[in-house]
Amino acid sequence: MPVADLLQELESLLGKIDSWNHQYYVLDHPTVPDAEYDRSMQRLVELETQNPHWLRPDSPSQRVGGQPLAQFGQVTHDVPMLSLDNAFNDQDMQDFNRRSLDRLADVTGPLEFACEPKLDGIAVSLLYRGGVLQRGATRGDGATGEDITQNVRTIRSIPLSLRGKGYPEMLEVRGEIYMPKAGFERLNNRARERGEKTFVNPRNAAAGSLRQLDPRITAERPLEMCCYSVGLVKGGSLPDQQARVLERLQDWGFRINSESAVVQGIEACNDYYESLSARRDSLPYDIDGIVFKVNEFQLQEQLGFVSRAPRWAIARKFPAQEEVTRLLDVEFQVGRTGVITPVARLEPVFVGGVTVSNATLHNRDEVDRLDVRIGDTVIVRRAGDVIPQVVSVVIEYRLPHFRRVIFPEHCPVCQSAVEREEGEAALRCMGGLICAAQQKAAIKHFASRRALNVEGLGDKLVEQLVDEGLVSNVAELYTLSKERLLKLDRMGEKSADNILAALQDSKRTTLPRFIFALGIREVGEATALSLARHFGSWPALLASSERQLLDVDDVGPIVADHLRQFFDSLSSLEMVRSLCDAGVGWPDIECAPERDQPLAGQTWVVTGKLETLGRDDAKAYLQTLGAKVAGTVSVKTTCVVAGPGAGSKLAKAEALGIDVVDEESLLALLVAQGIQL
Ligand code: D41
Repeated sequence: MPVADLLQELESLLGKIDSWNHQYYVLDHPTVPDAEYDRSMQRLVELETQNPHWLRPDSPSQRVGGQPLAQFGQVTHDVPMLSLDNAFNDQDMQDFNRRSLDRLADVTGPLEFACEPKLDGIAVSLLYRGGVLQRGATRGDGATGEDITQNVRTIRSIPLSLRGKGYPEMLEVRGEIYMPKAGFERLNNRARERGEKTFVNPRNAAAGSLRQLDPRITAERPLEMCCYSVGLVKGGSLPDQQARVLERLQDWGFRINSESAVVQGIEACNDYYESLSARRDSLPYDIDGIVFKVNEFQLQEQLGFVSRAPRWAIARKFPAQEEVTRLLDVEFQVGRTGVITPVARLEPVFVGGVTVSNATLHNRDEVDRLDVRIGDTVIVRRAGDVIPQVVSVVIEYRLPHFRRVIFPEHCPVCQSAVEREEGEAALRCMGGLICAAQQKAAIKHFASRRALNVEGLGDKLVEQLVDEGLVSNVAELYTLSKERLLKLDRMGEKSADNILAALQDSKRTTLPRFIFALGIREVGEATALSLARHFGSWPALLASSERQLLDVDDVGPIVADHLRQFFDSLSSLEMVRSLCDAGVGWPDIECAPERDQPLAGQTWVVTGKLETLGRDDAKAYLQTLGAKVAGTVSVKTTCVVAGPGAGSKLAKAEALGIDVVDEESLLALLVAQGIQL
């Protein structure tokens, strides 16, 4: 091929790949199949290898990482990188607003603020000359940082050369490098599989990845950068407002936060804080607060800064999700299937917005990993709705007499033997249904909202019923009489009537609920639904062979084994018979052969709050109809179910032109498909 043609091919490849990268990594909008991308990239590398003098520093092929460094160089920031003052409550925000207004004599109305989620990552500076990335550096202490140019070049959402026109000759862009939650999970899972060390949180993973002297390692890490301000600007100018600058940065190819907003006045800032903090857990990255900035640069200038922090910005921090406290004792809880869980009793501590005095220690492996002793100072973490956890021990505060955690050899409730099954981390009480703890847990599960939904039969009452010897299994619930109930502490006529009525109501149920209510090991709601739809009736399920069970979606050898064990156990079958004799019943289901499941081949995403179903149920039902349910929206998504509070996933679906339905439409669809809710 003539040289001119090869050069033209190279140009065209460079343009295409750069544009695809931008679509994919900055706009979250993939536009080409992976195979096509890979082919083009291969061809580019081939051309560059055959003609090394054509290789440009900003070629997308240069993102794989160059030679390892011996150490990082130092970088002095010509324009210092400021720090942020913190606010922890509404009062701090009021004070910030008042101070600002007092200094701005000309401003009469409410101040305009740019609001941005505060990403929990590493602050960095990128320097572009003539639109080409020259240097990347960490913030360091704000005056000097480390030269991480080689590493930032591997991050796909950082443009190697700027897009569009009109950028200044020299432009320093500042932002946060972070690791999205999904990438962090994948990275840790891989490390775990290989028996390597895992990272504590996405921030540490991002910091560790940037600190690599070998950029090839950084290149493999799922890092992203989101920009939030500029430093040095020479030979050109920028808009005169924070939000406008962000828009301009986006035009030039940078990723900016899609949650950013401009609001009027401090109350609106507080509303923004509340609404984003409610959605915090569903964001694809960790944030530790919200940054509020006076939007007008002219006002920013008037306000100036004190020591190292601007007077025109403030970071409202979320309550800490990790705190330090003391481990007072370890107790052992026996669950529904006999699993014995060590529970940490803690000196009460305020963390993640609530007071925490218990945290799970999961199992023996976890206790060994933490090497925790009673009396230790520990770090507890409570994020979102998850159960508080002990994440680590502060070894420096350990005293020699602190005791190790001793696991029981007998069940703390029924004294039966405790065993550890092969390949399992959990210890288990072998008492089965003679164990009062297991009886209570089984009954609580049976009566719970998603199972037979016996209203008013709460945990406390179940415990009383078992402790008083009135009930020892779920079938006996239906033998309860009013006289017996009235013997319980604090049980009045009316409550007793209500409970009997609720028990009566619970008898009319559905097959999936009934299967789920039995509490068979590993049989959750989704599996119960699949089983019900596959077999259609209880006798058909009971008569199924292991092979037939394995034909069901979500049923693998382990679940099949648990099911067979249940069906082969006389006491289990007797219990089912007693339940049916007591009048528990359900209509059979029409089975849908899996190949003509109505949503087969489709991918759905559920986001926001679903008032009636809840997200878990919605997902389970969609799966029963054959859909795949994914956690992120992409071009492959068929439909998004969005409830109140839906955020970036909804925005993305709209941007990609993907169908969006509300909960009501989903309910209608489920009912139309013969699902009884
Ligand atoms: O998302 C962030 N972590 C973030 C950090 C942000 N959205 N905006 C920021 N703005 C600033 C000023 C107002 C000083 C330009 C920041 C930071 N600073 C910052 N990050 C680390 C130290 C300071």
